[in-house]
Amino acid sequence: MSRYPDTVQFNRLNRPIGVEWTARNLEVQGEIPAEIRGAFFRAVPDPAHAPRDPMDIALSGDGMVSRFLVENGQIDHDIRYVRTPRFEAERRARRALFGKYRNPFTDLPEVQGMDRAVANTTPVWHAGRLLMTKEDARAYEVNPHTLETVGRYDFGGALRSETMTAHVRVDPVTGELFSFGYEAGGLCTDDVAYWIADKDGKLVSEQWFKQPYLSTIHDFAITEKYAVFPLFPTLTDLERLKAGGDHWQHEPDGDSWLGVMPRYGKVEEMRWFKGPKGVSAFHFVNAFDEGDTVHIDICLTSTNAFPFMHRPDDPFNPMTMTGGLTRWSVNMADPNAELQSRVIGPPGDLPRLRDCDQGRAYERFWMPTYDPRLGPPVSGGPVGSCFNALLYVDVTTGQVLDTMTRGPGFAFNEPVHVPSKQPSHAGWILAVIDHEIDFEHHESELVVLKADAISEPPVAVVKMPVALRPQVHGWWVSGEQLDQSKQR
Ligand code: V55
Ligand code: FE
Repeated sequence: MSRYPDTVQFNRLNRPIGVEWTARNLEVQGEIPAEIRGAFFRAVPDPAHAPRDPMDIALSGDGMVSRFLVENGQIDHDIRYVRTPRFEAERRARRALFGKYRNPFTDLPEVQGMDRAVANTTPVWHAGRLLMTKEDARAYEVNPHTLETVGRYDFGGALRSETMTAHVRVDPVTGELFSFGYEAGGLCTDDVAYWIADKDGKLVSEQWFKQPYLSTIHDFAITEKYAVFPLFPTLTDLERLKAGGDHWQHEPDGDSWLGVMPRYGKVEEMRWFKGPKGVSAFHFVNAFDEGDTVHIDICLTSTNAFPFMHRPDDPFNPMTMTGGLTRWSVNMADPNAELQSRVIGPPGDLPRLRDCDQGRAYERFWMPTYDPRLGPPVSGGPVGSCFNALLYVDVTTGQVLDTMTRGPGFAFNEPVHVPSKQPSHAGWILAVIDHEIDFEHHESELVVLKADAISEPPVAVVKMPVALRPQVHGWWVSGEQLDQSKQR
């Protein structure tokens, strides 16, 4: 019997593993192209202790940083816990001390006021630093070479925001980091901090604005001219938290909003546009300018896709949820502009773009999806239900150009794109695929695919000697970037 609750958040694919391990020269079936050199970092939540709340969720799991290091066709893997104060305190106590997801009122007295960060969402790379992020707290810096935790990161003491998103945007031309934090002034505050760090990682601006309600702002986007903040009516409430309730509840009749401001401008220039009611999204593929019009491409669903973010009187129903890649557009030259919304592509989430397309007009991207024709989804991952296919999508036509599937029992994690050194080559896709053998056993493999031919057999498959827990997000860091960070 597992000491963890027998719920989808802790059983089957989500069974905690908690093993820190290192493997060198993993066996490669096929051949890893010689030009692929660098590190694929992944954020993997893995609760080190059985939760005090039997209804706890995967989003609360202690963050592990997983790293595939690739060079000369050879591959190593390492996975380590991020040494947050929370992880260290619970490790000393040999049990959970913190309570529910994002509800500090449920924590034991001995950890009241301690940083609740679990650093489990995205390994962000900027200016030679690796930051393990979680949107309710500041990031934790991890040494990318040793995977040792350096400590809580505040941009050299410059950052005021108490939180940092897991979804930053890096401009491919200027190298600047665009970032934000919501509940920036503390739990259940409506403050949002928006900041820019230059290519060397120096914080050059931080401004705060108020959001129209207390929503979860998971992602944002930039264009060459604008910073773009879509908001959805999944809200928090301090009184509910004090009563021991959940952080998030989706409001099916609530408005969505799009905030747009010049990316180098003042937050006072933010314009808010009303969007459709009741919809939800966590991830945006990209945003870009077309003349004076700003477009943002959203993995939109008709309701919040996390079953535990619903009101008791409006329970999650996967049968009635719809979704699709949706483009929101506003003409910033029109003082009376209204938001235009249209579906331009298939449903799915965890989209991945070429880094060089960030904030620019783009054509193609990769995205996991769930295809019901392949059978019921594997239970697991943060949502509780996994993707079973990977799509290569053309946003100019809405066409799915190619699809990779592995059949029933396989679960797809978010991929990364690795550019090729040859300009005409589409590059490579790396992704971890988890396989459920039976409810008690699973195995994981890393696949290397040709980015524009993902349905072809992988050019390389690396079977993991130890199963991996489902990841949240990942980040590819090139060998050159790693080398430069050694000299820092
Ligand atoms: C998400 C993930 C989180 C979280 C809130 O992808 C939202 C959505 C892994 O943590 O805390
Ligand atoms: Fe995310």
